[in-house]
Parts: sequence; C-alpha cells; structure tokens
Amino acid sequence: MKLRILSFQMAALLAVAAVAMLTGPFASANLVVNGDFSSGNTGFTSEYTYTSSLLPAGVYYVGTNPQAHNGNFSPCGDHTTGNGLMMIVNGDTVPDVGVWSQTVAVTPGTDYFFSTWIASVHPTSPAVLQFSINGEAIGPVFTPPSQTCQWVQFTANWNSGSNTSAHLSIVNQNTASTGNDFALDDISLSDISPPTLTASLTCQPSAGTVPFATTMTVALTNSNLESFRRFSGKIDVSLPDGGPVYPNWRAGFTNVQPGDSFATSWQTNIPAVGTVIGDIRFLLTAYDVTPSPYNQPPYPPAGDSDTSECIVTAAAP
Ligand SMILES: [Ca+2]
Ligand SMILES: [Ca+2]
Repeated sequence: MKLRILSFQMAALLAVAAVAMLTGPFASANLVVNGDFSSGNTGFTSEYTYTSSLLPAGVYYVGTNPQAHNGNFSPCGDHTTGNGLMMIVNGDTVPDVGVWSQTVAVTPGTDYFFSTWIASVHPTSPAVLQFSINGEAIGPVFTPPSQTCQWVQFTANWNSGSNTSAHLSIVNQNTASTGNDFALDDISLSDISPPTLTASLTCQPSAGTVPFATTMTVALTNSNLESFRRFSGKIDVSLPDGGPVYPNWRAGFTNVQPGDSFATSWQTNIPAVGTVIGDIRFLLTAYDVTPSPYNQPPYPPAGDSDTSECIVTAAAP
C-alpha cells in the first residue's frame, strides 16, 4: 500500500516537472534592466546621440529594422525574437566612447557572467568592442562577423571583489567612419556562483535485530539562483563486510527545480539473512540533471552534487 502511494506521488511530481521544464524561463537571473531593449530607449545611458536617421557616425537608435532608418544598413531582425527592438549603432570616429552603460547592484565576492549579442548591420569595417566594469576593461576586445545580421554572443567573467555596484559599459574602439555599424541585443549580467544543493537521507530506527523495518526519508533541496538548474538523486546500497553493492538501488528522485525541494519516505525491510548482519550503508547522491543546452557553455558549468549516508546496523537474533 505504501509503495502504491509513493509511486502515485512520484508520477504526479514527474508530471509537474515535465510541464515546468517546457514552459520555464530557462534563463539565469539577469541583473541588467531592459537588456533586450523591449522597453525602448530607457534603463541605460549612452554617450552616443539618439536619432532615428542613424546619421552621422556617433549616433544610435532603438528600433526593429536598421534599414528602415539608414538605407545603407541591412534589414536585420533583433536577436531576442527576430522582430523586436535592438540598439542600432553608427560607430563613432572617436575611440572609447561609451555605446551602452548601466549600473547594477552586485553582491561582493561573487562571480558574474557578462554577455551581449552583436551583429554587423553594414559589411565594412566591423566594430571592435570592449566590455568594462567600474572603468576596468574585462576580457579581450571582440568583433562581430562582417556578414550582416549574423548575431554572435560575446561573454566575459568578472568577480565583484569588494564592489557593491557594477557600472557596466560597452565601448567601441573602431574609429572607421565608413561601415563600423552594428546592433546590440540581449545584454545580461548573471550570478554564476555555484548552485547550492543539499541531500539528506535518514533511517529510523538505525539499528535493530533482524528481521525489522526502518523508515527511510529522502530530502533534496535546490536553492540555487539559476532558474535552469535541475537536480535528481539516487541511492546505492553496500551490504556489510565488503558484501555486494547495489548501485542505483533507488534512483530518479525527480527533477528538483530552483527554490524547490523534494521529500519522500518509505519502509525498507531488513530481512533475517546472514549477508545483512552488520552495518548496511545507504548512500544518497544528488546530482545535476540540467538539460541541454543549459549544461554547457555559455551557461555556467553543471556538475554540482551532494551526498548523505545513513547506516543501518543489523544484529543477528
Ligand atoms: Ca531585443
Ligand atoms: Ca558608420
């Protein structure tokens, strides 16, 4: 009866998890406001001049189609949806002018991931961009392909050190007046500190004279900040005195989502057979089951795990 109830609970949890995985945001918490430009020309500052004509050099516009504003530009769609807003820039002839800047609050001593998408909107002399945070250059300069409308991602890692705020900037170092035209979209700064996962396994009672039953309780808690992280768990059993090991004795404790936890318990019978006399070790391992593509770069590395062991001491009658 208990097993039947457990399997009903497991089936319900798996069904909920499957729906959430299809509809979930699958994005790291982005500290940048309006990084996708969907709110228009707001939330950031620029040392460039805002004008819909996108002329001369040193101006920008937030729009959906570069060619609609400057006939020399390609009719690129934005990166977010293909028909949304992006920042369209006619590169300045003066180096180190801030194209885009925004200040965000950060937690000291934390690793962050700075990212932007960029495309050329004119094939001549692609932009040469540089990230900076609090006035210091972060990562190498980056250049989009000369082929227009090809969105590529550029990223850099940054540790906040003692900072409580980050002044993010994207600066263009190309000073060509012909060409040097590009679009930016989906700018983000995300916390990449290791996710926190805890696994707990208890057995009550933890000792007895065979045969007896012990109640095993599993708890997995996923308290990381990245909304795409998923964890699961399994239990391996080792019988006493170097006896047999049963890997994956119990497995697949569902996909535990960020900010969520999973708990279940059941009774396990410790039978009156000679191989179980002594310490029986039940090892719970919780592991990362984050799906592709969120388990590989440019997303933060997967692989967090945690273990918890309970030992049941079985005595001969
Ligand atoms: Ca956009
Ligand atoms: Ca230009």
